[in-house]
Parts: sequence; C-alpha cells; structure tokens
Amino acid sequence: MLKGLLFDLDGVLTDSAKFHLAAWGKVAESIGITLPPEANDGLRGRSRMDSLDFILRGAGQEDRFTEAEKEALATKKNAMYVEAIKSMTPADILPGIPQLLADAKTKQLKMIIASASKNAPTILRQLKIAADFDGVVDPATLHRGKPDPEIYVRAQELAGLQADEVVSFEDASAGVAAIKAAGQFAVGIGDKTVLAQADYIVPTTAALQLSQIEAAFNA
Ligand code: B16
Ligand code: MG
Repeated sequence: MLKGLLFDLDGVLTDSAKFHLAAWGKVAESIGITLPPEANDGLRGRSRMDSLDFILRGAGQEDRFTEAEKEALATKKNAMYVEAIKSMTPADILPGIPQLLADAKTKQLKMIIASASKNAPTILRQLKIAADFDGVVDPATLHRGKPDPEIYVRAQELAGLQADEVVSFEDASAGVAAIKAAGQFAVGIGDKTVLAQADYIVPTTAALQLSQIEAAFNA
C-alpha cells in the first residue's frame, strides 16, 4: 500500500537545475573548459564536488587542480548559485507539482525530500512549500552520492516506511538508479531513453497525476 512519496528537488519540484548548469558553466569557462551537452543530465543529482570532478574528468583534466583549488572552485560555483536562487518564488514550482502535493496531503501520504543539494532547505523556503514535507535528508550526513541508494534509504527511514510503501520521483538517471537500488518504485521525469530504468515515466511534471501513479504502483 502506498504510504509515502520521496522527492528529489532539483528538476522535480523546481527547475533549479538550470541555475546549477549556468553556475558550473561560468566556473568551467573561467578555467577554459566548455561544458559538453551531456553535462545537462550528467550534473543532475551529483553532489557539488562530484559535479566538479565530472566536469574535470570530461575535459580529461582530473589531475589539474589540488583539493584546495577544487574547494575554491566549488565555493565560487555555490556563491553564484546561492545568488541565483534568491530570485526564486512560488511561481517557480513546476507545473503539476502543487496539485500532486495537495492530493498527497489529502491521502495523508508522508512526504520527504531526498535531494543531494545542501541548498534544498533554502529553496523550499523560497518556494513556500517547506511546511508540506515531513522531513529533508541532510546530504552532509551521507557517505555516498546518487546513484548509491543511501539517500533514498535514508528518506524512507525518515518517513518510517518500507521500500514497498513508497514512490520516489527523479529527473536524473543517477537518481533513478539510486531509487531502484533502494528497491523502491521510481517515477522518472524527463527523457524516456535517459530514464529507462524508471517504473513509470512522464515527459514533464505537468503529466504527474497521483491517481495514475498509484494505479501503476499497485499494478
Ligand atoms: P548543492 P537534486 C542536486 O540536487 C543537483 O541536481 C545537482 O546538480 C547539484 O550539484 C547537487 O544537488 C548539489 O547541490 O551544490 O546545492 O549542494 O537533483 O539531488 O535535488
Ligand atoms: Mg534532480
């Protein structure tokens, strides 16, 4: 029986992925690297330092910087990102999400945030939806990033539920892999070839309907 929903944040509740991409684009440019088109999906769901490593690896420059220099680059990126998300308002909640949250509330489903972003609490406050959630996994306490299942297992524990009682939402292939490794039902939002591992796929959040998702979950 469905008892809880576990949500990724960036790319699911709001399109903060575009701010991540823009900030990394500027950092990459400052060190003479052009982000490849696959960075769009590749950066989704990865922690801040994993994102930088992904960019450097993609350019064949994984050994170019010391750890301290990498920390400085990641800090620079985060400063730009934090500035960008200050402009977010409830109008930035993605289509279909307000109805989904309302329907979940009516059904008294537990709702937890499973975002790799240390800025997730700030974004939830900007969007004015922080009170809708029963908990937020603190990514600073995690040992491994997505696609490792740790974050979804922790979210499920925060909800006090079992893997077969939750549906988890993701826009990133690494995130869908994390959900499946946690043994949960995955809803993928985006390109069906990229998110092929998901149990239920919609092209955009506008197509999310709790009754249909629940029917697929129970099938
Ligand atoms: P921060 P999600 C992820 O959030 C983003 O998709 C990813 O691009 C970002 O690097 C990561 O959060 C860390 O974010 O730098 O704010 O801690 O998709 O897991 O909600
Ligand atoms: Mg995401």
